[in-house]
Amino acid sequence: MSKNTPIYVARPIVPTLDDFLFYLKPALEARRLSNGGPISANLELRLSELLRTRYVNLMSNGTVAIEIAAKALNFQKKVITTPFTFAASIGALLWVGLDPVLVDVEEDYLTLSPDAVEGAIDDDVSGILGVHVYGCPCDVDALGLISRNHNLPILYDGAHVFDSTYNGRPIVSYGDATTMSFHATKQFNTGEGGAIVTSSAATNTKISLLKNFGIESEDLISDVGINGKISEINAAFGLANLNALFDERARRSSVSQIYTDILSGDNKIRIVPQRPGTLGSRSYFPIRLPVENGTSLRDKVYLGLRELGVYTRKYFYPLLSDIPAYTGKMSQTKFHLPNAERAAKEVLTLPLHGGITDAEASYIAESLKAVLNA
Ligand code: T4K
Repeated sequence: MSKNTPIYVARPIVPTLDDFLFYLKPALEARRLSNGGPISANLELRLSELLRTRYVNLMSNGTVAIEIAAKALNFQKKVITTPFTFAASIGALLWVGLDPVLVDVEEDYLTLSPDAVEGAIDDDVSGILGVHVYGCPCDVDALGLISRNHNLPILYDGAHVFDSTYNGRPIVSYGDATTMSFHATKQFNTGEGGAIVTSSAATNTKISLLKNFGIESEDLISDVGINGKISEINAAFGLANLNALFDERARRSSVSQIYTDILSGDNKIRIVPQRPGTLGSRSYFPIRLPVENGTSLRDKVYLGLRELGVYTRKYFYPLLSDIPAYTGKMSQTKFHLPNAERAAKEVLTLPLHGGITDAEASYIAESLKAVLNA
């Protein structure tokens, strides 16, 4: 708990070397390293059981997953989405030539506002991309209704979700498809990796085609695809990491509880809530600190904690509607985003991972209050 032992916002779970080698050995022996081998097939099976979903299609990362899912759902021209997310969500849409329409988020949960989505629909809109930001589910019921009423496919970016549930159902099972990230910084990781989850056999078949260059057989290329495949090495790492997941989650809930207990008493601090009905571990612990008399208390705390070796992050600042490289490629740039703009100025995500002891969690929360009120 000093500058010599920095505490970062994330720390990957890693398997024991024995576990990793156990799952990796068959790949080395068979010299089968990629292109949909038995290890990735096994991980897909384990994940589809764990996530209670019909298809889990592994990807090389969560960004390519969005690109492929957008193609598989036949998104064209405009896609309504949120500016309050990581660069990957919007970057992926732009990368595949789509035109993101950025609308506001809900004041409390910071996920896509169904009213704002409804107001942005026009003839050029072909789909919706919601982001379950920080692991808080979007208003999937309201968005699902809009999607059905307007016949617009809905994709969820579930990079921050693993197996948590909303109203008893895995969050990743909502929508026409959900993308996941298994990057090192996520709750569950394969080093680099990701997945697309869907319950539609046709969509899953298309996804499999697109992630393998559009190659259907040795003699047939039936679509323009890309390389979205995970390697057997990453998949073996993932299988071994499933064994490490359960201890990690126990620590995360303990740390979250300590933060909640200590921070709830301070009326300048707002803990970003989870939507009621959500159960399971969070990937981030976001709080909000106001701008007071022109001073950003968020920035004050961010800098003050850094001095103590505690590295919080301003996820998600800057807001993606303020990035000229993005907005220059969008047809609609007259944004009305009061909730998202305010959130981007106020949010701070605290370290949340299995390497944080209870004593460290108390130290972080108490230091935060001390810096805030100094
Ligand atoms: N959609 C959403 C909503 C996302 O948030 C993301 C990714 C994606 C899509 C795309 O998924 P991927 O294509 O990445 O699978 C990190 C992650 O790289 C990124 O995956 C994540 N979201 C984003 C929220 O956070 P950075 O640039 O903040 O990472 P970095 O390198 O600063 O790491 C944060 C901290 O984690 C470091 O201070 C130390 C620690 N760390 C990091 C790595 C990589 C480790 O301890 N070990 C490690 O190996 O983006």
